[in-house]
Amino acid sequence: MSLAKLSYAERAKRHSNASARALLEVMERKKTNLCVSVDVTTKSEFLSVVDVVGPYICLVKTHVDIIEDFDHDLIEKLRELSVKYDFLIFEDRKFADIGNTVALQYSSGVHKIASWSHITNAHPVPGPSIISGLASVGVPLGRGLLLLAEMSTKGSLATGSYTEEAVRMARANKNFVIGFIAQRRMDGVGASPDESTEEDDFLILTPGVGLDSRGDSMGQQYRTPKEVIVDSGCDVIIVGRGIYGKGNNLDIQTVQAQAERYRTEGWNAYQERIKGT
Ligand code: 5BU
Repeated sequence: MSLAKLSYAERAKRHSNASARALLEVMERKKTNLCVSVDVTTKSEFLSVVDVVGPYICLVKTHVDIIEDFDHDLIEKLRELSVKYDFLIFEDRKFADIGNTVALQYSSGVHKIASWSHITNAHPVPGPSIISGLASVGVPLGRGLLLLAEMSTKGSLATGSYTEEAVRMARANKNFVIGFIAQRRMDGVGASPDESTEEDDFLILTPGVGLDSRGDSMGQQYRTPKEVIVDSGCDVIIVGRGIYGKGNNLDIQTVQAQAERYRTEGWNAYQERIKGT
């Protein structure tokens, strides 16, 4: 049986990585597979969005380098909100350099990502050394890494043998790589015919999710939660502008209503998936 048919709770019990387990547990506890991507440029907007979407999400995805007035007070407040509302934090850093450099980028600098972000991600383009570099910092802290096996954008080069190689790199590093940013389940991808991959439980976190639009003017492509969770077997929907909107004026009531809407759509799709035969 594909692990996609198991409940998040059952998968949590079987998982060996602490951050993957924590994410699956919070998804089950709060009945949500919604991750909100909070791509706003000020601390105050960031914190008001997180404060209002908190009850509906399992994960907050950040791009801390776009916040103009970033400081560690923001991280303290984000941590407080993550405890108050029970969610995890994912810095979408997309590391892509040699092992030594990514270890420094992950641990140090202004942002000190490893100290607060449960999950981060990396491009497989440099090869396996990017995983060992990041693992030297992340494993002792119980963190998890996602590899970018595919992207949501038009014309993405992360396809075919590149995606297969990403999955092989993950299989060789299961102590730290907990899954993929991808558009579909990766069961058996890139495996040799005699290789058993049935027990691999890689989480699939999927951006490019929208209910009211099929894309933007800069190459983004959207699919619905049902397409992502039921048809493609992904685990977490990542939604940004579909929830916090496009303009400069945040309408907090709309943000809340949209978070609730995406949470319901995502959870219903998951239930349909695990009940289906
Ligand atoms: P949107 O507003 O829902 O389009 O935002 C999507 C977010 O997901 C945004 O932060 C991107 O950086 C991120 N993203 C993506 O859209 N597509 C990808 O393939 C990857 C990340 Br990887």
